[in-house]
Amino acid sequence: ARTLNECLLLQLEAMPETTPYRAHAIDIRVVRIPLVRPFRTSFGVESEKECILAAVDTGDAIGWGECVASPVPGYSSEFNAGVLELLRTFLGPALIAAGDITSGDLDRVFSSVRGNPMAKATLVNAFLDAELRAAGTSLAAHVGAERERVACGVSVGITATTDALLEQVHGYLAEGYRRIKLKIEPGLDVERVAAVRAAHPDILLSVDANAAYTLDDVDVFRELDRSRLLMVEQPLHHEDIVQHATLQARIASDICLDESIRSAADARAAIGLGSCRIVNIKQGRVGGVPEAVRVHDAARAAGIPVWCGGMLETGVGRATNLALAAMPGFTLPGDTSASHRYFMEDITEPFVLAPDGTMGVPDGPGIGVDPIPERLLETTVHAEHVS
Ligand code: OSB
Ligand code: MG
Repeated sequence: ARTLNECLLLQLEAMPETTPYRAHAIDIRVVRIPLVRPFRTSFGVESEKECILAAVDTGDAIGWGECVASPVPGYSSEFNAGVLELLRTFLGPALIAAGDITSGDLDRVFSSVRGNPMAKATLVNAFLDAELRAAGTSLAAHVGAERERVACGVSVGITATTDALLEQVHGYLAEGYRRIKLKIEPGLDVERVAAVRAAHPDILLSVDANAAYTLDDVDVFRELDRSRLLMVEQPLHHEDIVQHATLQARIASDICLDESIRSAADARAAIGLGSCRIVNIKQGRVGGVPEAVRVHDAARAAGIPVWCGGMLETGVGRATNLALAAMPGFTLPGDTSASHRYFMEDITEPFVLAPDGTMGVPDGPGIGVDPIPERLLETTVHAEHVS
């Protein structure tokens, strides 16, 4: 016979992990913050961060989600005006109409909208944050984080000159960043990367092409192999996994896929085809934290290292990313840089890099940080409400 204590413990284990909550109201806002320096990639230049933030009110807590889309559909097909329309017309009303649910129900709640993972992630993450805040559980604990601090890298935009690039790299290394990623595009690749490698023979160095090349460029990647790169991120078309498998077989460096991985199913397909040996996980690109955990699990089961990508997030998205980056399969430094690498002033308390190149993972309930009310007021350029 069981003791009373054993019975109570068994009952507790049988309880659903979370209590259902109803989203009563959703605040959607567009915020704009100047970047400390323009960020140039092969698909464009950004000198200002503009993103959508959602706050979901369940009555018991308010949860925050940040959308990783930008004003222009240059990285993927999603963009802020489109996301706003989806949140206003389909996703927001669907969440309100769903009634009492848990975060595990959200795939079903949003299933009438195909694709659009960035838009969905905004509400998925906000609802999950509210749920975790009400339960007093940190997002890090929820996803099974195993570290209190994570190793950080930095992504360096395309510069006007090689000297400017060397200067920026030098500055970031002096701050302690543990991996340097250089943005490249055709014509601004082999020589630039070789110059950085020559100046820093022992650092972890990678490149990110943001889909700017084709299979005709295989010789460029063979040249890049000589710079002993940690990885080559998204060299080919933003939705391809077939040609990447061909390229991976022809070069020495490990290919890492970013844009092409929009779900755990994509990750399994890419890994199965041999299209990459590393996966960049951006929770906002794959539809939010729960799908990002599934990408992590799929990669880990296949022995593929993952790392946490970034989309120049404010403190809200950064806190979300840091929780994921503390999971066991995240074995490479992420694009989880300090607030001041992006902004003079963040909308949360700033995230700071320690001299050893690590950053602390928030451990408060939910994402563990709140936007500062005055900063929200200063940065909001548009706000609306769904209820
Ligand atoms: O491809 O990883 C990318 C920023 C915006 C869009 C795409 C990318 C990036 C970065 C910056 O590389 C990562 C960061 O520091 O947030
Ligand atoms: Mg990338």
